[in-house]
Amino acid sequence: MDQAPDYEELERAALSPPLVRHIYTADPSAHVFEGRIYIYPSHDIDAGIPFNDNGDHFGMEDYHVLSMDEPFGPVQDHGVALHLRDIPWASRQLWAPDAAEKDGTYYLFFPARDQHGRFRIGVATGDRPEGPFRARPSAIRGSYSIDPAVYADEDGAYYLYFGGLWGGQLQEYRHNRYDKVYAEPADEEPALGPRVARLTDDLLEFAEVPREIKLLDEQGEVLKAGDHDRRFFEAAWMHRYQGTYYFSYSTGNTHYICYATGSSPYGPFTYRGRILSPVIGWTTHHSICAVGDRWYLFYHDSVLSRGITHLRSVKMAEIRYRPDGSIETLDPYPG
Ligand code: FUB
Repeated sequence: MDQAPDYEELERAALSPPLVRHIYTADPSAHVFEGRIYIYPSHDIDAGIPFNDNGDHFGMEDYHVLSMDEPFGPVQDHGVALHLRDIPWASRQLWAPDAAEKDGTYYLFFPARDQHGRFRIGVATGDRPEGPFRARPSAIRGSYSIDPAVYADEDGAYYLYFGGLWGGQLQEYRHNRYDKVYAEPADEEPALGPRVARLTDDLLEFAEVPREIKLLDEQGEVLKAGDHDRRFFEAAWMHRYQGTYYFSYSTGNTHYICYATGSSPYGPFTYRGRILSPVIGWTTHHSICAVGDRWYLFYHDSVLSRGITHLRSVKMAEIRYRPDGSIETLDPYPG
């Protein structure tokens, strides 16, 4: 029989303590706005729903924004920035959000189930990085699935990456069309890719039909659906380092944060390796953010809740690039 983990030992061995302990937070998307680090996490609660593969136990109802002056500095919780009751189109499950700034307005992008139980992606706007945010009356037209990540490219274009398997419903879409008959492809078939669409100038809608991103192996073949150690599952993130686009993501049921690189925000991206080994808890989800000339990984685990998979805590650690642009793999519990 498996032994229960020694959580005190894991706390001691952890790469990072929880950034906050007074609430549970997960899926951290970090950005530097106005010279301060802002973190946009999910706000985990115990909604009293039993665990299932559909993720129904992740019953989150609002967002809090966290911020800090400098890496590893004291963290401020700015309180409720947006609540489910103030989102006209949404019915439940405020999952992993992200944020962007343009011309002094702040945009919170978030997934939620609509009135029919389908995940869509919404936008809410505000005047301050910490909110409050006011939700648009409808979700982004043509949006679906979960885990929006917005990337502001150096040429002024903004791209929204999204998608997630299983509870995130990505397997029920082909060519941006939903059908309950669709399922995950067979093991030897190409894996489903994450999606990307450029945003309109006002950042409120898709400026184009979402495209499926190709994640390639070292032979230039699309990763196979059965390649669970490397294929995309959820938690898309984009950053650019020394002119190269880095697409990073979670492999879900194998619990890795991996990355793939390319020369265009649309991909294709070639698999390069792992950024983070599995954490305590089923899910793993991250963001990568430069602060000055150093780079940081924001991630979460379930050590503080003693392994309760939907009660997570956001954490951070510095990441290091090798001269060839590859990223050193982090062990979340190096001891
Ligand atoms: O927080 C709910 C879901 O768990 C997120 O949307 C996924 O990325 C996973 O972290």
